[in-house]
Amino acid sequence: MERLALLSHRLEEDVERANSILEQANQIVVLTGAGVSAESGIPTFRGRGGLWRSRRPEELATPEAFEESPELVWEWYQWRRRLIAECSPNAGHQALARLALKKDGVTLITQNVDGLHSRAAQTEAKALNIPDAQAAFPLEVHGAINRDRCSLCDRLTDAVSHFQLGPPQCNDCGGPLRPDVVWFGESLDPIIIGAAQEAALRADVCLVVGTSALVHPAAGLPSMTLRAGGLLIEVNLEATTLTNQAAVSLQGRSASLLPRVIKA
Ligand code: BJW
Ligand code: ZN
Repeated sequence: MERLALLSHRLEEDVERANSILEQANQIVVLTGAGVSAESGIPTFRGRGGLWRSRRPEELATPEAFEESPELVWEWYQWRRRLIAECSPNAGHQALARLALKKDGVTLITQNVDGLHSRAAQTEAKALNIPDAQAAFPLEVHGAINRDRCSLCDRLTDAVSHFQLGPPQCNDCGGPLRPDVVWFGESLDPIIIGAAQEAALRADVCLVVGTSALVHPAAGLPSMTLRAGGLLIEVNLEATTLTNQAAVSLQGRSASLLPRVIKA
């Protein structure tokens, strides 16, 4: 019992420390991963619940898998689109949106493709009477699941929700449509990852939330802030490769910790 009280006192102190570091910072970069959306009901990629029909994401999120079995890969994405459509942003997304809307110099970067940060940005901007939610829209370094892209001509379209005869095709050139996300072995959009890297380099603080920090180049962003002399704050259920480098490491659920770390 005493040990539990001590631990919770320590967590409270760490929350306070993280809060004061963020309040004093001029430039903040926030990097989020699947853990932020986990409490909205969207499964993470690795660890418990990260599998789909006993397949690992590494087997499905590749151009090779799409070439070999487009039906299977599309089935996975359609399943995820349906799941995401039923989910809402949680208190973690909302706290981050408020931070970006109310404080200058905040850049949100997400590896998530679910669009929940943007949805939170819109509702929080409305609640705060801020006409433009732009400041809280994240740089989506791995794309957006609700957009389709033609594999041949790169034409972008809104997601097709119902397939009639097999995988969908481009209306312009007939090429195979795919979700507009970044698979393993594919390059990230140079403008988006470039903007993310610039923000990481000029940040006083990088707040890393709910990512295993294993997938590059996004996983390298916190180290860029550190090497440039900035600090790291981590929020995660578990320890990661970044934990030892963090000025403050908060172990727990992002939806409960973020609103406490971001008080204003
Ligand atoms: C909670 C929580 C709660 C849970 N509260 N926390 C350098 C070194 C080694 C390899 C490479 C390298 N550079 C490039 C590579 C190759 C590769 C790579 O990184 N491989 C590594 C895995 C080894 N990278 C690429 O291929 C990238 N392309 C590229 O670099 O192009 C140039 C190039 C090509 C070829 C060779 C070399 C260079 C592209 C990567 C694209 C990743 N795409 C995916 C799928 C997106 C589409 C989709 O969603 O379908 O992106 S994979 C998947 O992983 C997805 C995620 O965005 C990404 C990261 O996952 P994330 O968010 O960290 O989730 P999890 O599940 O791993 O972790 C969840 C965390 O949350 C855990 O820590 C939990 O504890 C925590 N958590 N609940 C708080 N409630
Ligand atoms: Zn096309």
